[in-house]
Amino acid sequence: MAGKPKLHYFNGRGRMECIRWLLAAAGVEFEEKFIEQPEDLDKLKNDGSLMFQQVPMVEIDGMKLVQTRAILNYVATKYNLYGKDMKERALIDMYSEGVADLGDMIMLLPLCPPDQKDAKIAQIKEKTTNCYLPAFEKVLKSHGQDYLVGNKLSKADIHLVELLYYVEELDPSLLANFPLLKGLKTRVSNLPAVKKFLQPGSQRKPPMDEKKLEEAKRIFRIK
Ligand SMILES: N[C@@H](CCC(=O)N[C@@H](CS)C(=O)NCC(=O)O)C(=O)O
Repeated sequence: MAGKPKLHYFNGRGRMECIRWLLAAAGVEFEEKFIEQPEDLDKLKNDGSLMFQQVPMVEIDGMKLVQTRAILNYVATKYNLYGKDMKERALIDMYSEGVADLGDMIMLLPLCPPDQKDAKIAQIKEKTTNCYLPAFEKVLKSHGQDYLVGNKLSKADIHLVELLYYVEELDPSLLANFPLLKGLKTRVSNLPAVKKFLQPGSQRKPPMDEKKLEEAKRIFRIK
């Protein structure tokens, strides 16, 4: 029997958090090998484990997979979270990419220079309320179903709900005018596997604070 997937990343959200969410929502147990020093990353690079010299890297089913989206797509396919046909898959990809665009802006916020931070936050809030959340609310409204695609949970729902948690962390009022998104968030959060992941003590990572930011900068040698 194949062992648990092993996730190689630093002990923070970054690009690995969406992979943690997806595995957890699929009910898959996973191990984490944390990169704690720049030398740990060098070791992975030097032993040929990282095709493009970057993490996230996930050891799964005898492979060492890199590239966040490739990893997500493999997990989604394996655990039946990727639609029933080409058209559903195209929609799931389209929604997931939209989530990633806004999610990346939020993820990179801590790296924003202090003098540009307020403007960046304002820009993110504007895009959240005027573009991304209305777009997803419209999808749910258009078909009246419980999930974004095919009336069945897919990776798009999981990515979107993860994003909604980050949006709320930024400003809880941003979700106020989106009742269907709030409903999706509640529905997905109440799925037993997700509920477990949302509880304290799970492998979910907290928001990036100053200390974590310094750790990430040191490990990834970000100036
Ligand atoms: N397109 C890649 C980007 C990966 C990436 O930028 N990884 C960063 C950490 S978040 C990294 O490994 N940086 C170390 C380096 O480039 O030396 C993905 O989505 O996985």
